[in-house]
Amino acid sequence: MIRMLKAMLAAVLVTGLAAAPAMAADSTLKKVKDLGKLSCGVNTGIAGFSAPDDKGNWSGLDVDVCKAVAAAVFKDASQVKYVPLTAKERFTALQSGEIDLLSRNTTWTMSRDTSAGLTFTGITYFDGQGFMVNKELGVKSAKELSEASICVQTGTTTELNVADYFRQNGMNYKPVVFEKLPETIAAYNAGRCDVFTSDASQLYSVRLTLGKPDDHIVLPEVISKEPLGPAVRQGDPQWANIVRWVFFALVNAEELGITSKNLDEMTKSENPEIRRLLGQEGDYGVGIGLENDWAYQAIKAVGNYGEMFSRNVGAESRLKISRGQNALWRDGGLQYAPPIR
Ligand SMILES: N[C@@H](CCC(=O)N[C@@H](CS)C(=O)NCC(=O)O)C(=O)O
Repeated sequence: MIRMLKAMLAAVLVTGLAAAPAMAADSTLKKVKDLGKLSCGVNTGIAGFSAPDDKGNWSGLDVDVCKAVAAAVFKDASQVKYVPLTAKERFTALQSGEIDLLSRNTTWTMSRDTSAGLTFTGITYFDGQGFMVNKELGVKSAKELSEASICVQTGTTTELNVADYFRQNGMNYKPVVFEKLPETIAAYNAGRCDVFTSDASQLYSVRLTLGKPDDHIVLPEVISKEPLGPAVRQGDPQWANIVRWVFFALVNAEELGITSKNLDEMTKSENPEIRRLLGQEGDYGVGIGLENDWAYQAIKAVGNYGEMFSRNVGAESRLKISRGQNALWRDGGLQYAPPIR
């Protein structure tokens, strides 16, 4: 025993790294590999984040996270089973094992990260809650919404924030609560409530689905912090690390100027940071149970974070959301990924 410990210690001293823990028999990675597909919980349909086209092909920022993880594991981004989930269903689906990754505009909060049994792995979109109203109401600020009826989806942080906001401002409101998004939108469209509230990004996307989008405005107040990101079940640090580092790899790729287009050229780069990220140097896949081209495969599948953002919700998309807080830290935003070394 002592001899074994000494040998392990020697290995650590030589390499500077402890050997990667062997993959537990019931690990999520093994389950996903045995199944041959990543079961990924997504939104039922919000343009830009996750939505199917008429042929059933899913796209969006959240969908790209599923694709990037599948590419890192299988070298094939198409090996994803998309499971559309309402806000209410999403955590049970993860806890029961129906899905292995939740990538569905989900806010990282303390109770979800602790008692709800989830582990959040990062922030793929910095958001905040807002209000949308019909211009006809003539309202210019959320402070004028006293006594308004507000359409909101159940099982969301949205429902709680709106209660906090009105209480804090000494105003009353009438919640009109639905479980499904289409019925929430239909109620707002039909004038059954004065206000639609959700994360601001989702308001822009919902507005596009309304009869006359230009008849509606998003009020200037942002009433909460909604750090949206992927989550996994608690208790499998290897799987959490895979999802965490796949996203960090996409952010680091943007910082290093690696795109889906120049990726192959970049594998010849002399820059040690690029060489490590793309698996040309070091053994960074080993620590998370993947091959050393894990990040290369993820970037090849969805591009770097900036490409993902632009294609799905930014300049190249219908939503045209500016990078704002989602710009890289060096450009004045909040997106920052620890280094691969
Ligand atoms: N980020 C908030 C809200 C997320 C949320 O579920 N928003 C609704 C309203 S836009 C939604 O995405 N609905 C789509 C669906 O049910 O599939 C949370 O994590 O609770």
